[in-house]
Amino acid sequence: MKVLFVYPRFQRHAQAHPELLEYVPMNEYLGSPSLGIAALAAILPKHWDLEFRDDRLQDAARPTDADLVALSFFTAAATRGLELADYFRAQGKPTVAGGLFTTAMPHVVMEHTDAVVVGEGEGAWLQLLKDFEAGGLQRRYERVPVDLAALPPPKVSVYIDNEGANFHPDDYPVQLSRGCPLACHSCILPVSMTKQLREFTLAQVVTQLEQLGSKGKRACLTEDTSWLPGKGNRLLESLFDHLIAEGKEASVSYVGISMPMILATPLALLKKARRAGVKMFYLVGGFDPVTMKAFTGKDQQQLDRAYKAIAKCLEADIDPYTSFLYGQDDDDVGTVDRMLEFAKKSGIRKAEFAIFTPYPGTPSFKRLEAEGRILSREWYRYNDANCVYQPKQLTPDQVLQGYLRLWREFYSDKAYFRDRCHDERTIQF
Ligand code: B12
Ligand code: SF4
Repeated sequence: MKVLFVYPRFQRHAQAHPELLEYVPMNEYLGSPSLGIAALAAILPKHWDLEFRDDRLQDAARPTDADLVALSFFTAAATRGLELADYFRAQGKPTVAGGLFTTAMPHVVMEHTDAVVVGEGEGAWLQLLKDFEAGGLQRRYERVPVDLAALPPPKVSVYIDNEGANFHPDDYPVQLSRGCPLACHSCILPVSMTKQLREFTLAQVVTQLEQLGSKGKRACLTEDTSWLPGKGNRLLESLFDHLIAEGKEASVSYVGISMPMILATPLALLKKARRAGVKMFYLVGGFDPVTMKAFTGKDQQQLDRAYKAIAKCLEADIDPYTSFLYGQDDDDVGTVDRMLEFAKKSGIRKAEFAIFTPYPGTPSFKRLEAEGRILSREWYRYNDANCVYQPKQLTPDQVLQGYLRLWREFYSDKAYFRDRCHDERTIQF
C-alpha cells in the first residue's frame, strides 16, 4: 500500500504583490510546511509506503502509483487543494483531506474528496487507513482524542529529504503543546486543536531538537501558547534550562509570542530565554487586546503597554520581529502612521505587515458573515495579503494601500539589511 501526501501551494505576500521585493531588503524565504503531514507520516503503519509532493516546489498534479492521496492544507492553500483533489479523483485515485480549512469547512471540501478529517488528525487517520484497507472508507472522520505523550516525533525527514535549490529552510517548527484555552477573535486553534492546553513532554521536544540539530537545522517554537502562565511556560522554562545545561544555545531560531504574554512573563524568564540562545521573538500582533487597540489613536493605555512590551524584549536582548495586522474595525487611515511611528520609536528592527483576514472557523468569520461583510470566498486570497471583507472605517483599497505603505516605509531606511548575513536578513513574506 502507498499513500501520496500532497502539500498544495499558496500565494505568499511577495507573490501576491511582487513590488514588495523592491521595497523589502530581505531574503524572501520558503519555510517549512505545517507539521501536519510529518505528524501523519510518523504514525503511518509499517506496511504503508509514502511519497511526498510539495506543490510549492513542483506542480503536484502528476500521475501517481499511490493507492491513496492525502491532502493537507490551511485556508490560503484551499483553492489549490481543492483543484488538486479534483485532479487526483479524475485520475481514479481515492482522495482524502484534512487540516485547518477542512476542519472549518468540511462541507466544501467533501464535494471534492472521498473523505475529510475534521480537527486534530492522528486518531482519525489510523481509523481512515483501516477503513480504506477494508474497502469501507467513510465520508467524514471526526477528531479522536490523542494522548500527545504517546506520539512519536513528527517525521520531518519527509520535508528535509525534499530540500533543494529553492527550498532549504534553516529551521523547522517544533510544537511544545496543542490546544488553547483562550479565544482570540481571529484564531482557529481552539477549534482545530481544542480549548484544552495539552503539552508534549520535555523528552519529546528535546528529541526533535536533537533530530533537527543532527541535520544542521534549528527549531522554531512557533506557538505563542508556550508562554501561558502555568503548564505552558513551565515546559518552556525547563527546555531553556536544558539548553543552557547542555550548552546547546544555538538550537532554537525563534519563539512565537504576543505582547500580553511578554508583559505577563517575568523579565528573568525572558533573560533565561536569551541565555538559552533565543535571539529573536516572532511577535504576533492583531489578535490580542494590546495590539488591537494600541494603534487606533484612542487608547493611550494600550499604546503605553505596547511600548513596554518592546522595551522588555530589548532589555532581555531579544530582537522582537513584529507582525503588524492592519484593517480591523477600530483601524482608520491614521493607523498606518501610528504603526510606523511606534515601530520607529520603540526600536523594532524587523517587521512584517499583514491584512486582517477572517479565517473560516474563527469567531471573526462568523461575525462578519452574519453582518454580510464577507466580500470574497476565493480562498487563495485568504493569505493576509488581500482585503477579503468590508472594513468598518476604510475601503478595501485603503486597507491594501495602507498595507503596501507599511512595508514600503518601514523598510525605506533599512537598505543595510541587504549586506547583513543570511540569518539576519531572512524573513518569510
Ligand atoms: C508553521 C506555520 C506556518 C508555515 C507553514 C504554513 C502551514 N501550512 O501551516 C508558514 C511559515 C509558511 C506559515 C505561513 C503563514 N501562516 Co502559518 N502557521 C504555522 C503554525 C505556527 C504551525 C503549523 C503547524 O505545524 N501545526 C501543527 C500541525 C501538527 O497541525 P495541523 O497542520 O493543523 O495538522 C493537524 C490537523 O490539522 C490534521 N491534519 C492536517 N492535515 C491533514 C491531512 C489529512 C489527510 C489528515 C487525515 C489530517 C490532517 O492532523 C494534523 C495532526 O493533528 C500555525 C499555528 C498552528 N499551531 O497550527 C500557523 C497558522 C497555520 N498560520 C496561519 C496564517 C494566517 C499564516 C499566514 C497567512 C500568516 C501571514 N501573516 O502571512 C502565512 C501564509 C501565507 C503567506 N502570505 O505567506 C494561521 C492559519 C489560519 C487558517 N485558518 O488557515 C495559523 C493557524 C496561525 C493562527 N493562529 O492563526 N505558517
Ligand atoms: S492566537 Fe494564540 S492565544 Fe489566541 S487563541 Fe490562538 S493560540 Fe490561543
